[in-house]
Amino acid sequence: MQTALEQYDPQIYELIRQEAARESGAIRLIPSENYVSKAVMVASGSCLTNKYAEGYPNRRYYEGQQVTDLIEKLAQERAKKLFKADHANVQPYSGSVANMAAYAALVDPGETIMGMSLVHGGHLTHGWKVSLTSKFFHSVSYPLNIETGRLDFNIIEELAKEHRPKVIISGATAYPREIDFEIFGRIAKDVGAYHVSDIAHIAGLVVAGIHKSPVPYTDIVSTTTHKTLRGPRGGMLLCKEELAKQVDKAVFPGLQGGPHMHTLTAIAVALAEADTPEFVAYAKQIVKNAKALAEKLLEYGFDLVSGGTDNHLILIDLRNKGIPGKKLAKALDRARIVSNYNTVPGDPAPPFNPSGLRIGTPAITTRGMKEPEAEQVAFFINKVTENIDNESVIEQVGKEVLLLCSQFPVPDHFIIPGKNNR
Ligand code: DSN
Repeated sequence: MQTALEQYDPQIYELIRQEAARESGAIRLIPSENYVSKAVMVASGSCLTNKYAEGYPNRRYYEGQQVTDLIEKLAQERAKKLFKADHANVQPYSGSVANMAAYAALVDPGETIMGMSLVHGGHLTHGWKVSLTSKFFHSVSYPLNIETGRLDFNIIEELAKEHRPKVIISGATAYPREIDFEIFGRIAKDVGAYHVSDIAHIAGLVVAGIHKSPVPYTDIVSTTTHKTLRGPRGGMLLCKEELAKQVDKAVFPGLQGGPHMHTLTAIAVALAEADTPEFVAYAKQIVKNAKALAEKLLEYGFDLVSGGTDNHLILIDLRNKGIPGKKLAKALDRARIVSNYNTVPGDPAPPFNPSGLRIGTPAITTRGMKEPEAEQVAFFINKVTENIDNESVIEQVGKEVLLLCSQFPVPDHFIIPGKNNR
């Protein structure tokens, strides 16, 4: 396959090779990224990309669904078993579409939804002002408690009583602490709202039993299938049986046409992988690594939002270091450490040049790194921070990072035959 690509499109082949080399030779700390298994990669690049399958198993608008129906049913069954849910829709193209479909299933245009403010850690699609979710629906955002960096259920309850939203969204994209979905469910019930949980970031921790599942307390659970779940880039919705029809109709024909069957097939594979003791051990190690990294960063004098982490991610407030998030993220990138700059709760700076840095451990854990390596990563981050304008130190850190990476190789399929891409 790779030979064919090299032969027919050497330019793209070369760019893929460069990306494989980049991913292999860097410490990737973006908490929403990971390395998928070879099995997921193979399913993702399979002939299922050739097939249109509008509709659902046994109810399609195109013929030739002898195999696709079996694959989709398998993916649904695996998702239901893993998340202990009545119903699963495995078709959403991504988390954004999954969220939009969840709202569309429950809310009419113009009605109110309420989610975490983007600048406090919520996702764009939780009703942020530039997202269509705030244009189709009336959106109210809840903040975190600025002092603690944590969810404050008094604030959330007060806002819910004042605005009477039709949907309350729990879940986040940059929140380092465990979320109490039960309280969210109770508040939603009290104000007559539906409760939608977006567990895109923590899905792997939920299936491993490390974080409490929102399924019993939520009307619809939305997730991506990559991040800590370590599948291909896709989305998924889980719900009780009574909402199944509404959810399915919202995804197709409400928002999407034909599902991307190659992705859906790879999701099925990832769900099987996640249903193993090895995956549980992996997910536990993600959190252990994040805690070790956080502890060491605290020792180096970094200010962490909420003072630490319960999950796979850490949000560093860089204001005490006097370095903007973007400047540090770019310097770290030059040292082969890949992160993303991020707002912190109460950030006076704008989202495109914020005061924080978001990092996480799913990808380094897949490489087999453990607590000592997580501490070494903290050492590298501190070294770059202390030498932010010293390119020769940054270059030296980059060499040390490369050495560490060579000791923890990425999954085999990243190696393109005949090419040294390490
Ligand atoms: N962009 C994803 C993240 O990095 O958290 C969320 O969609």
